Amino acid sequence: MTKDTSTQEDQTDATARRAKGEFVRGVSGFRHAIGDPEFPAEPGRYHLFVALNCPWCHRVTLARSVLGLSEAITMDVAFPNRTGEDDPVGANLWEFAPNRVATLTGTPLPECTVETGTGEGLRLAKQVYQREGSDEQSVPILYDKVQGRIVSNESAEIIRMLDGHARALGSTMSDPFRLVPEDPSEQQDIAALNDRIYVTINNGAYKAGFSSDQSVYAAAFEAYFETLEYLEHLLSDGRPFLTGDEFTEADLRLFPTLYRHDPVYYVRMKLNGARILDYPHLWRWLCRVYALNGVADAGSLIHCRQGYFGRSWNGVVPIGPLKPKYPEAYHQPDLAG
Ligand SMILES: N[C@@H](CCC(=O)N[C@@H](CS)C(=O)NCC(=O)O)C(=O)O
Repeated sequence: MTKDTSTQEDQTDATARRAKGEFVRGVSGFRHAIGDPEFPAEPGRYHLFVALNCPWCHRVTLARSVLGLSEAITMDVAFPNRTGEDDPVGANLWEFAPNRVATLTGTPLPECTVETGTGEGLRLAKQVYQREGSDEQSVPILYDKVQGRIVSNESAEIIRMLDGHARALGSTMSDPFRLVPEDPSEQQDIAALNDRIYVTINNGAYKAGFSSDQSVYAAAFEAYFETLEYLEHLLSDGRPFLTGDEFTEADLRLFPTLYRHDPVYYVRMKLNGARILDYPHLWRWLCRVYALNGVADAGSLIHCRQGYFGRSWNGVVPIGPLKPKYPEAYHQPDLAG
């Protein structure tokens, strides 16, 4: 598997950079693949552990949904807020707790599930890793129910597996389209977009929002809005999607961040330079992708807002934005004027 900057962050001097207040994302340790001899592509064999507020999980739930794999690949959903300091196992752990009440709604969240993948009814995603002697704890996790083993915990590679094996995995689509087309020049365009979008947008948002050093934040803020300007210009020739007429992996990887920008990141990640609504071509692209089959159901802004705000500051979740409201606004491409 390639280890490129479009998949993970450069780990050079990570400890020193973190000490200086830079948010540096760790590297996923489970890097097997469906298609390996021990992990054949078969319908009903694989399972996903996700949280719907996590943008990396959102890549995977999108691929599962738009490739017609929602029946063939089962899925458990963790509560959007991780465990607190009082948890007996530890803080900041993803928990399968469908009865936990969300402060935003005052009710449990219907999408949340118990853990069903291992058959052991585990409480924490961390315990899925501990079964294999690992101290990792992140989601998403792609799990093999036949062997009772983790295949991968790297979203960039999981979406490629689902795309590459959709038919053999039991897609309900008669002719599943490809997120990464065969054409080498299109693959190059997608790779270049993936790289810039991962570094400055997908992970850039965290670099801005989670860093405690003003200069690191400022550099991430600038790079983020520079790329939005670049994408706005790219779409200004009237192309419906980033590489042209077809929805590809590049669009799928950009969507989770822009979907979160106006209702969450604008405030939570201090990315208040502009709203996506202020970029007419990007806004129409966002609404166009949101209208595609399987996209709206693959995410939840309730989980995003509860997850990003319910753990930070004093746990009180902002009610806005109200003009317009989200995700309703994603049904109004002309709102951007
Ligand atoms: N490179 C991984 C990143 C996954 C990731 O960082 N997930 C976050 C949630 S948004 C997580 O679980 N972090 C917890 C941790 O690492 O402790 C991927 O893209 O799948």
